[in-house]
Amino acid sequence: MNFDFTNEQKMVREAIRKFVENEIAPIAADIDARHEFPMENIKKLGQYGFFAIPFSTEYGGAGGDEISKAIVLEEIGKKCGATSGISSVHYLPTMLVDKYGTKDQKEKYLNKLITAEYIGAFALTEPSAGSDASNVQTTAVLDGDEYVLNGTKCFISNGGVADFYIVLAMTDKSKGIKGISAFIIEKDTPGFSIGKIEDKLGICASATAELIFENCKIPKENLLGKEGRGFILSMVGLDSGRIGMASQALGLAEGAMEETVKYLKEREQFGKPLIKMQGLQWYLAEMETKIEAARGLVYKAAYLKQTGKPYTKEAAIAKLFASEVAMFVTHKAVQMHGGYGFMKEYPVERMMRDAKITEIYEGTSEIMKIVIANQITR
Ligand code: COS
Repeated sequence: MNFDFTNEQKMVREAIRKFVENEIAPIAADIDARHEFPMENIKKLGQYGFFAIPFSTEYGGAGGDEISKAIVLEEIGKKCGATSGISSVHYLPTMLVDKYGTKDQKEKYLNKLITAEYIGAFALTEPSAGSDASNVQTTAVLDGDEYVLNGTKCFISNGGVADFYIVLAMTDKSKGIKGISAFIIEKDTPGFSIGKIEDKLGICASATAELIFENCKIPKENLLGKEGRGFILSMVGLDSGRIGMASQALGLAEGAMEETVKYLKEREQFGKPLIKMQGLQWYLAEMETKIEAARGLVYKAAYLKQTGKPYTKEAAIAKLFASEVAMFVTHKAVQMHGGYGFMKEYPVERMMRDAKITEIYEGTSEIMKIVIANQITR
């Protein structure tokens, strides 16, 4: 058992901290207020190699490890929940191409995703297929050398800004979940359009959109993995994605904690700094204890993934716990800032709004409990 970070992980943390300090933190409040996607920063994260970390060197990856990837999302999350979420979402389709792509698909897309020349999205959710991921209604029918897709996806993170989508569609309804397949669809494909752009409570700088497929024809080579294996591919992708979302949540909690300690040291009431008040110190102790526990769970799930061990349960535990910690800590942070916590002038109200989605996307807390229970009881 070793709780130390490797030199590489320390270097990654130092590098991403600098990037966050110089590029992400200064615009976080502004892009939230303007609901502006941080395109330039996402491109830079790719160019500087942050999206390359966990991928093999063959297609431009850095051959790094999953804990380093978690560190990147955590550090970004400390200052900007939206940029962390966007980055986590981008990793998911990249990872699926790396794991399931043919040689041609990897050659065509992997480096572009790793460098963020292409931004990626993962499109599973539909109006009637949210938590029940098996109820996919979008269809894909093989017609000669092409699949023809029809249907609508909703709440797709990075939707509308992404260049590259992994889309789940039913190729054989009679087979249930074994009739779901995954497809690669590029943004300008005829028959594919962007519908409603969502207006959200938090992570306002991120893009969330409806995707519409109307007789959208794609070459049959765009099937990702085997026909009928799309559900399993999605579950594998979500297992990985959940570590990312847990890292984002951890970062949000840590960021809110830092802001709160800073504020309590500066603000004086009743003739002394708030940090001297024992009631508030007890809140801080409770927040720190939860953060420390979340940190352990996030790194453990990442470690299991890195070492090729099963991690479905641990990823769900990390997401369940870290997202609830993020909500708890950011909520307390707002409270401890008093009236100032409610004002946009301080970042904690944004952090609280951003934290909420971590309990919902890539599987709600209730679904995490189902995943954990399934792993225990099977
Ligand atoms: N890794 C690999 N395979 C998995 C898996 C995982 N993590 N989870 C399930 N599977 C496999 C099972 O082994 C089973 O395969 P076989 O039929 O070959 O045995 C198959 O998938 C079906 O599993 P299960 O019966 O558990 O599926 P359910 O329909 O009961 O779905 C949940 C289970 C609820 C866990 C699933 O629907 C889910 O994760 N839903 C949430 C989806 C989600 O996160 N939505 C958010 C939007 S996506 S951004």
